[in-house]
Amino acid sequence: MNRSLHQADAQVYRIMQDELERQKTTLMLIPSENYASRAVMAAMGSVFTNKYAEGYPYKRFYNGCEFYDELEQLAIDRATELFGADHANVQLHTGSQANMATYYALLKPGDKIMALSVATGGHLTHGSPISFSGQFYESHFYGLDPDTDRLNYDMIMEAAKEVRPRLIIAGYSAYPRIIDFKRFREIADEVGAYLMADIAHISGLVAAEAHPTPVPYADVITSTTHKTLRGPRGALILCKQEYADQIDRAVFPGIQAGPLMQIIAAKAVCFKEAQEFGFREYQRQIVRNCQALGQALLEEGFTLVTGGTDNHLLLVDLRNKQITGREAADLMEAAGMVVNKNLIPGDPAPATETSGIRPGTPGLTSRGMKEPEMKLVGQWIARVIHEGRDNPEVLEEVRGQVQGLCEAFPIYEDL
Ligand code: DSN
Repeated sequence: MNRSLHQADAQVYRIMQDELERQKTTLMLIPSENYASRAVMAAMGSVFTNKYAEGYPYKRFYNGCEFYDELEQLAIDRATELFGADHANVQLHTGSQANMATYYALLKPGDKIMALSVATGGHLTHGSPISFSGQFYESHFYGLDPDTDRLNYDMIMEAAKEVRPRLIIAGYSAYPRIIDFKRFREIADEVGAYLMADIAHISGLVAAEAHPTPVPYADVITSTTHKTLRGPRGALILCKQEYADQIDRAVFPGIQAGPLMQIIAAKAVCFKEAQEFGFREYQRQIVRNCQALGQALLEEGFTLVTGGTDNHLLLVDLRNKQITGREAADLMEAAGMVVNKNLIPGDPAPATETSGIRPGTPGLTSRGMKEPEMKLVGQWIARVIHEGRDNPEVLEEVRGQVQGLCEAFPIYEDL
C-alpha cells in the first residue's frame, strides 16, 4: 500500500520519467494540449479516485459521499461563476461524451444536425459519418466561404433555411478566427433550431474574455477542460437553466455511470486557477504569441489559411512547400517541435497525409515564452521544412536550439 510508484512498478515509473523528459525537452505546438499545474495533477492523483459517487451532489446512489457532494458542488459553482452560465455539469469524461450527452438530451435519433465538417475544421462528433453522431442523427454541413476560408454567416443562414436542422453546432478544432455566436443565435432562431457551442479549443480564451463568450446565445455549451483551459483531461457542459435537468439526466444515467471524482477535484482546481488574474493575462499572451508565430511563418514564405489568426492556433497550408502535413510534422518532431498534421479546407490529400499543419501556442505560453521566442520558433520551423529533408545535420542543429529554449523556459522543475 505505501510503496512509491518507483518501488511498486519500476517499468511504469521508467516510462513516466521518459515522458517527463520528452515534455521538458520538446516544444508543445499541438494547440489542443497544455501543461496542467502541479495542483491540478495532485488532485488527479488523489484519494478521490477511491469512491463511487453515482448521482449528483446530495442525491447519490452510494453512501459515504459527503465530501464528494461538497467537492462536486464546489466545482459546479466555480464553473458557473467562471463562465457566467446558469448551470454546469462537470461529470463528463471527454469532449466527445459532452457532445453525445447534449444530442441525447435535446434530440431524437434521426433528427437533423448541422455543423462544419471535419475536413473543414469541425470535429468528428459534429456529424461525421464515421462517428456515432453521423450515424444516429441525420448530419448536414455548412461550409466555409471559398474565397476567404472563413465562416460566412449569410451562407450558413441559407444552408440552415434549406436543411432546417434541429440543432446547429458552432465550434471547431481547426478554425483560427473569432466565432460570432450572436449571428449563430439569429440563424438558429430563424429555423427553430437549438444552438450548441463546442468551445473545447477556446474555453480558456472565453473564460478570460480573450474570445467573445457564447453564454448569452447558446442553449448548451460543451468543452474539454485540458486545452486552453489548462485543467485535467476531461470535459464539462454549461447550459441555460431550462435545459439543466435534461442535460443532467442525459449525462447520468443516460450515457455515463460513475463520475471520475478525482478528475472533478482537478476541474475544481482548474476553475479556481482560471479565475486568477494571471490566467487572463496568460490567455491574451497565447493570442499575441500565436499572431507573432504566424507573422514569423509568413515572413518565411508560408501560407496561413485565412491569412492569420485571432486565437490560439494557426492552420498552415503547405502546398507551396511541396511537402505533406505528415512529412512536415515528422521532420519537426525529429527537431523537437511536436505539431500535428491537419487537413486544410478543400484538402486534396487524405486525412492520414494532409496538406497542412496546425501549430498552436497554449503550451509555449504556459512555459512563459513571448513574441521574441515565437519568432525563433517560426524560423526553426521554416529551416526544418525548407532544409531538413534528408539532412539530419540540420535537424540535429535545430534540435539543439530547441533544447536550449526549453532549458531557458523550464517546466515541472521539481519533478
Ligand atoms: N483531439 C482534439 C484536437 O486535437 O483538436 C479534438 O478532439
